[in-house]
Amino acid sequence: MTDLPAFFRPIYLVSVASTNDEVKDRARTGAPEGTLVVAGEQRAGRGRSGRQWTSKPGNLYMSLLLRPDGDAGRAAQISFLAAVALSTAIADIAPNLTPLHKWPNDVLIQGAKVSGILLESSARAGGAVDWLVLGMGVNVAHHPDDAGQAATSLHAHGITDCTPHTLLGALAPALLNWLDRWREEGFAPLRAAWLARAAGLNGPIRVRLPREEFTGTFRDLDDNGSLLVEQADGTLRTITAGEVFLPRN
Ligand code: BT5
Repeated sequence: MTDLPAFFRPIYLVSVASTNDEVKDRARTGAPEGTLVVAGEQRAGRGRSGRQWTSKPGNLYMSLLLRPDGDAGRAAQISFLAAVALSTAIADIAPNLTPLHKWPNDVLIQGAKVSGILLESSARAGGAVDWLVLGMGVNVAHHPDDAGQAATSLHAHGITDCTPHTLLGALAPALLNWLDRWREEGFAPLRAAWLARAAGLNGPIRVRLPREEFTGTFRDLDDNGSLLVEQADGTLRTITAGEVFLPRN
């Protein structure tokens, strides 16, 4: 199997319901940070808010157990960390591709979703995070055509010699590198790296909130990872949660 840095404690499984559930079960019974479940397929892969993640064999499905210091707000920065590590790994494997980040948790190639990131965590009394599961799905060999939004895979872009394991071999060190840096230096370098590959920066964006939808200009990320959108009247609006839509180009 793939040679990973010592931090990772990989468990390879052929088929699971969801790698996040596998790691959550282990987290609750005291598994150490670095526990990593990689599965060949998922029978019930999940996105955010109960959405489905198409999980047929051939793609990367993995979940990593982390026990970060601080509260859930700080831990949410790990979704940016995962996106930056993945785009770095893809650009290493395929220098001709330009993977971009879409707020809050997607990686896109030519405007189509190649990856999804799902964080789930549990806090102790007082708010400190007990465990956090970082789930990542990356379309290596194939992607759904009926996802309801544009999807793509690495093979669709000609990177046909890439397998889930070669991708993991590039992704794991990138994750570890950014985890170390985030612990030592905080969010600032991560924010800068995320913005350097942000899709649609300074362009039009549509934001869907539970009770409202509006359009504006995507200007920035704030110090916590919230999205800053300039509205028609010139004021900046801070978006902490919601769906965003970018024009496809
Ligand atoms: C996500 O949710 O993008 C997070 C997906 C996380 C999946 C990983 S796989 C390993 C770990 N174990 C799990 O059970 N989950 C994690 P969200 O932003 O809610 O996007 C979900 C939407 O993406 C769906 O409603 C579809 O529109 C689309 N979609 C579903 N499967 C896709 C795929 N394979 N590729 C691209 N888009 C997909």
